[in-house]
Amino acid sequence: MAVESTSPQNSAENVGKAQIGVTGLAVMGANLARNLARNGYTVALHNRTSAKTDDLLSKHGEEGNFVRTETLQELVDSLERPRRILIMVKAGAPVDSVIESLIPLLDRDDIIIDGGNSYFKDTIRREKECAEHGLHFVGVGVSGGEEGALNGPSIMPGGSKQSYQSLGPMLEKISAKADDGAPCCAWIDTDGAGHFVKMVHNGIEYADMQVIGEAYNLLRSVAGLEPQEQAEVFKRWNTTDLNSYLIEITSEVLSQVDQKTGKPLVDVVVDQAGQKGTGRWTVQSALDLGSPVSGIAESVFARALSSSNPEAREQAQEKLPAGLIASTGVAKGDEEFVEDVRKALYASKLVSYAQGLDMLASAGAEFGWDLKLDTIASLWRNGCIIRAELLGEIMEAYKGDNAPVNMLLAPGFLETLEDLLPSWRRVVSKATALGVPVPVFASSLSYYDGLRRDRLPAALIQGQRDFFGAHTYQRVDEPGSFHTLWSEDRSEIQTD
Ligand code: NBP
Repeated sequence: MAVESTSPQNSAENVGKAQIGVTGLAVMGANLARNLARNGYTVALHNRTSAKTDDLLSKHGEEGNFVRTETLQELVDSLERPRRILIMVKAGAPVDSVIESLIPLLDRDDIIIDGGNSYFKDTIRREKECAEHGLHFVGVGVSGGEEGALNGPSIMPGGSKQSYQSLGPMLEKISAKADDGAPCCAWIDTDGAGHFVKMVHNGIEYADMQVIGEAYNLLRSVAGLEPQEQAEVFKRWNTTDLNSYLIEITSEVLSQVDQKTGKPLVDVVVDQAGQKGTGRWTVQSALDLGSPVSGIAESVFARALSSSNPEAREQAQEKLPAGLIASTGVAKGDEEFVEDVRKALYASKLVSYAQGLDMLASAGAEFGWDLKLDTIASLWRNGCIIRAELLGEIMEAYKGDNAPVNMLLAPGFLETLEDLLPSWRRVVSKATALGVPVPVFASSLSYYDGLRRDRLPAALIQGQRDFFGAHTYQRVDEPGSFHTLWSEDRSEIQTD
């Protein structure tokens, strides 16, 4: 392990010091540390249990310049100033514990970076606490899993603009690059903005995965396509406008044969989806913001339905009546149906992205962040789990002064939707008639129809609210708030 300085922070005291420290060397931290070292930075390493540090050094110590440290004090002492320390420990209490231990060891203007999946409100709180000690705290969303961390993740940094001047070049260098060569990393906005955007990324990811799951289920249950056959369908779909990392890996997973039984792997995996919480946070935050992310919410609930009460699922299979209004699917591999499913999948995916971006716009207004949706879409073009050809189109749609008020209203998407709609409606009808669950296909279509409807039943709801709670309503023909005297003579009064 050579220690060399290529310090941009050119002072004598920095000679021979590491440019960044990483504490928390499980899979993500280790791979980010290696990525930094491979990109020419000298990286100081620390892990609560030193064995992980030694393991990394023994396996990958030759990849670049690393400095081994055993204690946080050693880590701090090994760094050039102002120091940059990347925390990659388990999200939640461990992050607070590491910050608490670091604060007394650091000096004014040092930067603590949290690259884990932290809840954005924790990041806002931590930034305030660190600022009280003259420290910068930067919450950074990192997406791309372990492979991305090593070879180039999508990076969504929050924190102060000042800290980005010091950190930005480093993060941009280790990030993924889009096809046009642009780094998939840019300053999002202050405090928790980076973690918020990463959270919404994960919410979209949940929906993206669920709509693929719904397509798989329809191709299997309605069109009789076996996993191996579907692997080919998904491979083909990956050459269409659905082109994306998730479609690509779906084909890989479906082609996998279980080595123990010879069955398709997907048939021996228990059908209960797990979750680590970022999808749930997205929905909880959307509820607080009043943001209609119905597709994302359904995808979180679909995972919960699969796993929360196995006994209820078991009994329901036997006891709940099906009430089907169609008894047969389509002919095996029916090409028209397969194409309908592809289009329904793409339409539902568009809605999930539209909902996620709409939520970001609401959050920007609520938290005072200037979230640039074209920039955010550009960061997701590579390195992250939702990377997809579509992101380039979304980026273009939000560029310049004519950003749509909802992504679906961008001219390019209007044309696409025109083409997708008949298929989407056919698939949702067919699935419903045959009793195949399509929570995100269906709720996305309802969202779409709700958005385009000239009159919504919300008017009736306002009437009901006024009836039982005097909540008042607005009229279509006069400004102001009104209340009907329901329990008196039912005349109307103006309340303001
Ligand atoms: P984990 O989330 O599994 O955390 C393990 C690390 O946390 C180990 O280094 C462990 O040290 C350390 N740690 C714990 Br646990 N409690 C600690 C404490 N009280 N004080 C100090 N260190 C503590 O690691 P990961 O999967 O690499 O993920 C790191 C972060 O990145 C998480 O926030 C995760 O959500 C996020 N993330 C993960 C992925 C992914 O694909 N895995 C993708 C994107 C983001 P030890 O070795 O001494 O036990």
